[in-house]
Parts: sequence; structure tokens; C-alpha cells
Amino acid sequence: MALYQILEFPDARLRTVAKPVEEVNDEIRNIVENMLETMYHAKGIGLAATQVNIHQRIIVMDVSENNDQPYVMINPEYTPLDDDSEMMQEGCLSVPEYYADVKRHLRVQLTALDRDGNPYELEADGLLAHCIQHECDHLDGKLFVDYLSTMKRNRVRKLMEKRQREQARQA
Ligand code: GNR
Ligand code: NI
Repeated sequence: MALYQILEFPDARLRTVAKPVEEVNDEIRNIVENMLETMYHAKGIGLAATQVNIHQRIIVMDVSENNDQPYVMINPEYTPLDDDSEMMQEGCLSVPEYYADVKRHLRVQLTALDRDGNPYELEADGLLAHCIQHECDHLDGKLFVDYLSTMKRNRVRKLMEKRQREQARQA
């Protein structure tokens, strides 16, 4: 097992559109294991492969209290289950220590492959539904700060660039 480095906004590689996984083999399962380890280590509730510079459609997630209910979503697709939406404060491991309200579909139906390559369906609401939409956005090169005004997003960019300069100086 290994930890991956997480790309941070405004890194252009976060804008890559990920390709579908053609075969769920040991190489993919190895990526999944490393992504789970990276997600738990970073104390996130989800992680998309895009965030670790792997441009394949793979997501890991765990929204449980005790971090003991991992979800693996390969080639995920979701459809909204109705017209209701909900605001929630979101954060992102690629935009550290910044939080903002984002409006998402309240309920979604997900189809995906599990780590054995078997298809499954899942109906989600609340935090899980938000997280599914947030992670699927990553696979399309999209970030939650894209929903903010240009002015706010530019402010976040400056904040992150400052943070990255300070970290580089300390390294
Ligand atoms: O850890 C995370 N928390 C979170 C909170 C609300 C909505 C979405 C998320 S996902 C985020 C981890 C992450 O960056 N995943 O891409
Ligand atoms: Ni994120």
C-alpha cells in the first residue's frame, strides 16, 4: 500500500477529464487500495482518482461515523431522482481548509462497478448524495469552487497560491 500525493487547486491537472476503466483488474484494485489509504489518511470522506493525478473513472468514499463502510465506484454515473435540491457546506482535499455552500440534487441514483467489476445500483440522499456529485464532478475536471462567483473563486485561488508558497518555503 502507498499514499498518493493530492493535487491542489489551481493545478491544471485537476481539469483533466478521466477515461472509463476498461477492465477491473489487479492494477485497478491496487489503485483503489492506495486511494482508500490516501483518503483515510487525509481524513476525507471521498476521493476521486483525478485528485491523485490518475485520470481513470475511479472514486472511493466513506461517509460512515467509524470509517468502516468504504464505497468503491468505478465508471460511476448518476441521475437525479427528483427536482429537489439542497445546500450543504462542502470542502475538498484539493482546496484545503476552504468551505463553501454548494447546491446539489437532494436524491440521486448511482450505477457503478464495485472492486470486483460487478455492477451495482445505489439510491443516495444527504451527505452521500452530495459526495457522489462532488466526486463525479472531479472525474469531469470540475471543482466545487467552480460554483462560486468569479470574484470568490479568484480569492480562493490567491489564498491557495499563498498557502502553497508558504509550504514550498518550509520544505
Ligand atoms: O472530505 C470531503 N468532504 C466533503 C464534504 C461535503 C461534500 C463533499 C465532500 S468531499 C471531500 C473530500 C474530497 O475532496 N473529495 O473529492
Ligand atoms: Ni473534492
